[in-house]
Parts: sequence; C-alpha cells; structure tokens
Amino acid sequence: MTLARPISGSNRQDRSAKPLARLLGLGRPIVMGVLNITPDSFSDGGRFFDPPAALDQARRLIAEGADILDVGAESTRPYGGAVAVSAEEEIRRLAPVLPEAIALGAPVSIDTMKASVAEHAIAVGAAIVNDVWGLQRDRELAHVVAAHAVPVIIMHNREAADPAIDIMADIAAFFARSLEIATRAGIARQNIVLDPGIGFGKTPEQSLVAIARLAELKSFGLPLLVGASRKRFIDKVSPVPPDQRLGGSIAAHLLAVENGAAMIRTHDVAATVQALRVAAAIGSAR
Ligand code: HH2
Repeated sequence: MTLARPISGSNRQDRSAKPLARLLGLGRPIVMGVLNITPDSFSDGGRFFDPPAALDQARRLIAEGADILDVGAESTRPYGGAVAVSAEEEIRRLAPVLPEAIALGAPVSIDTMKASVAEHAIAVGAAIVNDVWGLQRDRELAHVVAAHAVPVIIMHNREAADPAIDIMADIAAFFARSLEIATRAGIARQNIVLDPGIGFGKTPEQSLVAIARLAELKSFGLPLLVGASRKRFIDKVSPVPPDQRLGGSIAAHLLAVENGAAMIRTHDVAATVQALRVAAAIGSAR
C-alpha cells in the first residue's frame, strides 16, 4: 500500500464480497473509526458511554468516511490504569449499541480480548475481531474466530515496556507465535491482519521505531494496521493532552501508510480521510 495509489469511491453497497477483503481490494488505505463504549478510555473515556451518544458517534464516524467501525467496551490503555471488566459487563455495555451500530451498514469490528464477548458480537453481526493480545491472552478466541471464519486483527502487546529490547524483533517473534496459534486453530491466512500495537508495551521511542520500521513487517505477507491516534508517544515529541494530538496522529498515520500500512485506526475520521486523500493525490501528481 502506498500513498500514490488512486482513491476509488466508496463501495459500501457491494455486499457480495467479504467485507475486509472487499475493502482491502479498493487499493487505498482503509480507515477504521474508533467507538469506545467505556467510561475510562484514554482519550475519549465517558463521552460515548451512553447508548444514544455512542450511536450518534457511530453515525458521525461513518458519515465522515470510516470504512469500518471498531467498537470496544473495555479500555485497553496500558499506562492509564484502565479497569479490567468482566465479559458480562462488556456484553452488557455492547448490547444496546452493537446491533444498531451494525445496522448502519459499515462492517463492525469488535475490540475485545475475550472469546465470549467475540462470540456474542459475531452472533449479533460483527464482521471482524480485533484482539489487542494477538490471540495469546484468551486461547479460546482463536477457536471462535476460526469457527465463524471472520477476519482477526492480531496486535502486538507486552505486559511492560523494556527499553533494552529490539522492539522490531520482539514484534516479529510475537506475530510468529500468534500465527502459529491461528494456524493450529484453523484460521485462514487471508483472514489475518497484523498490527504492531503502537503504545502497547512500548516506550514512546519504540512506538516511533515501530512506525519508522513498519516496512520490515511486510515480510509476513499480511495486511498491516496502525493505530497511532492520540497516543502518548505524540506527547513525548510535542507535549499536549490527548484531545490535542490530531496533528501528530495524522503525521504518524501518513508515514505508516507510506511504510506499508493498509489500514489506519483513528478517533478522528474526517481529518484522517482528508489527509490520506490529499497525500494520495500528491503521490499521483509526482
Ligand atoms: N489501540 C487501542 C485500542 N485498541 N486495537 C488495535 N488493533 N490497534 C491499536 O492500536 C489499538 C486497539 C487504544 O486506543 P483507544 O481505543 O482509544 O483507547 P482505550 O483502549 O483506552 O479504550
């Protein structure tokens, strides 16, 4: 994926192909809009906790050009003291929002590390599973993904950052383990997306490295997703609170696409779509 590829129009009406494969076939970066139904997410915690506010935000993200809605009901923020919630609580938060969000028509990914939550979301119509522990936390999750033949996003993670390690080697070794779990469970390779997990188990410097050296991960031969939106590494370069990190997020995402990302996960869909379109247009004008 390069910025120079032409932008094709939205193809959302085409229901014949499987949603992720169809989107990846468009030949432009795919934008995933973040919908956090949580009281404590690091950048928008509480804003969309009420179901009507969550649905309004889902509609806004789609209107702004999100190709996929990434819906999560548990904050995963590694350094902000997010509270772990039970599967029952996650499902309770999702229940009033997920069916209506899915009915809006864009493919929905479920951001969860729990097999039972994924099972519930898929039953309601979620099209993709997004696991911030890359199938390594809840071993049942791989079987749920395989049984329903849905795509899965395998994200790199660590319990704690270690500034002494080669982060790219660690990411590659983690992906190799996750892919082995996926293969053993029977997940088809064409249903796998890899994500270096910006801000997860990494120092801010290692997050910068993961974007700068993203192209090395192309050796897995799988689509790459990057989610740099509003993350802490931006603050380390240019100190501002999370809701003022749009410029840094866009810079990171444009460079991620330049370095091989096929998908971008963002809270700020309109500005990101505009930036990607302009960058692609400039690429085409070379
Ligand atoms: N980042 C977050 C959550 N889920 N999933 C993938 N695949 N990649 C990411 O980079 C990623 C993710 C953290 O962002 P956010 O959802 O806004 O925060 P929180 O986890 O606190 O709800």
